[in-house]
Amino acid sequence: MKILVLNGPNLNMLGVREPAIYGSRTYSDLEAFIKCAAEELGVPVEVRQSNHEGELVTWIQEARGAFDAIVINAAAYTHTSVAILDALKAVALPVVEVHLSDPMTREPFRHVSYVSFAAEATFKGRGFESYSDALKHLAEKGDR
Ligand code: CA2
Repeated sequence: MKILVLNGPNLNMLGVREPAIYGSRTYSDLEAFIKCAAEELGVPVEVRQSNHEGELVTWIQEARGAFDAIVINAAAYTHTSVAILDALKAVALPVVEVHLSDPMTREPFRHVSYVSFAAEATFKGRGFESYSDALKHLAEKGDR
């Protein structure tokens, strides 16, 4: 099982601002954390980040045939992007949604997730551990 981990806009700013919400670790710390968690679980991962909706859509489309599942933190696009939802549905791979924070406990505009309509599970509010929870979910499923 090979997993594509996608991160959306502004996540490259981790550690630079808003440490009270997102913590003080950086985006490269997050990438290292995801790769380490994946290695422990024995699942190959590729981790990418983009600030561009269309690039994320293209990567989702290209995942067909190249990856077995997608873990996605679409960041602000979670709450706005029908294009990302449509791509996730079109690619027909297992999708797991992740968030560092819990958007449901924040501003009302974060309470809707378009991504969740394509996701089989959501892990949120656990900081970096939301990603390892998502990888564990997929690895355990793959064992069956
Ligand atoms: O909690 C999450 O993981 C989010 O997906 C993060 C998004 C936010 O729009 C979602 O509602 C919840 C924001 C990512 C931007 O992260 C920043 C990090 C540091 C400084 C500024 C933004």
